[in-house]
Amino acid sequence: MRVLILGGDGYLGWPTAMHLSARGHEVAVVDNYFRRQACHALNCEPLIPVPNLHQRRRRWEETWGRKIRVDIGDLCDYNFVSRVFREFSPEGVVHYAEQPSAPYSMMDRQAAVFTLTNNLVSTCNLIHAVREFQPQCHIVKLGTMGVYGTPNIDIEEGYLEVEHKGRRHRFLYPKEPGSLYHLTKAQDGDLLFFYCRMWDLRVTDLNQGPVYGMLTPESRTDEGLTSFFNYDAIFGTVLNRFLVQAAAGAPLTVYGEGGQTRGYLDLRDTLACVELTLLHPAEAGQYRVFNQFVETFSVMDLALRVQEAGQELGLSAEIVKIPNPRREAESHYYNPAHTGLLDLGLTPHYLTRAGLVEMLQLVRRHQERIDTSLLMPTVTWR
Ligand code: USQ
Repeated sequence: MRVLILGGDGYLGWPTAMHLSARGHEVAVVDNYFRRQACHALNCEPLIPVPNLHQRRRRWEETWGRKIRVDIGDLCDYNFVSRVFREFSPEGVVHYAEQPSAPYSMMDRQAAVFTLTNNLVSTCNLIHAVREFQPQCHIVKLGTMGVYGTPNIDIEEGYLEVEHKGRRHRFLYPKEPGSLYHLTKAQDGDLLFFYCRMWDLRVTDLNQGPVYGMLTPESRTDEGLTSFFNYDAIFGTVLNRFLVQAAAGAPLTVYGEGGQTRGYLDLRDTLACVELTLLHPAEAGQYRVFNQFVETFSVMDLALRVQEAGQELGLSAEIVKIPNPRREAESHYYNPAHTGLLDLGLTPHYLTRAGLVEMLQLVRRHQERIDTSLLMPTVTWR
């Protein structure tokens, strides 16, 4: 399959490109290097230096003998998007090219406007390019479990059957996002749903939980091919941050009471979910939603697990509850459905002590690069 990956330089984009390329798909990646530039500007570099996309593509070709096409450009520029579509004619597009950080989106007005513009205009341009050049192309958009918030009822996969005054209707599941970033993911979902109804697009929205991990089979033997692993309070996700905090001998920063529960998954499962979704495309006119995670944990559960795994390596990680910089429920009901991807054949990697120990060992190999000034949160929601 010809697959175009938007946001191919990022934490998920590059490992997805290698995963699909290794399995014989023809892959092209697009990126505007937003994440690299934001990390330079905010002085929060990833744990392992990440060669640029052209360098990684060369390395990939040399070691795996497969080609990946690279285009550097901005998806908010329709001329650029049109050129890529005309030249590559994708059969599937994986859309990761959004500003992905909740704290970044809440930093200031400029970051808010950037997040809104980038995330919505890029999605709108993608929709128009698909209609103009490849109307049968399947769009796989990375959404987030955070669009649902933490309602006091079960979360379904995308839709909710509602009975009202004796009549029934199937609606998109109500959304209650907890950051501007998460709100843009609700909005881009609405945009895609709208155009599925108007133009018969084929779309799958993957509502993903926080991802952890760094290595995939393709990068295991070559650190020059690893993912963009951030551990700072803006771009790092919670479990990755706890691992780096433990390795650095710094406290594990549980925000508030630590009862915030989310659905987590291993980086390798993200890649498997995306491939399964591409291999089983949505129907024309269908806006399909999968909840993409494999198990739920509270933030405190995660901190305790990292603490325990650290003990095996002689680390004594302290857990501290710090005032929550976000506005979110710290103790709540959480029971989201997630059967769609399992039904397609996903075989999950669960979080184990051995897996945590392995990740800690990897982080410790790069310990001299940890900047401990990046470990405490700096952005507040209020
Ligand atoms: N948290 C802590 N301590 C920390 C960092 C985070 O307690 O040091 C807590 C947060 O308050 C939150 C939970 O951990 O309750 C998850 O935070 P996170 O930073 O790992 O995840 P989040 O900001 O929600 O965003 C991440 C990705 C985003 C993705 C989302 C999935 O950055 O792109 O969409 O996970 S989800 O959380 O399901 O919305």
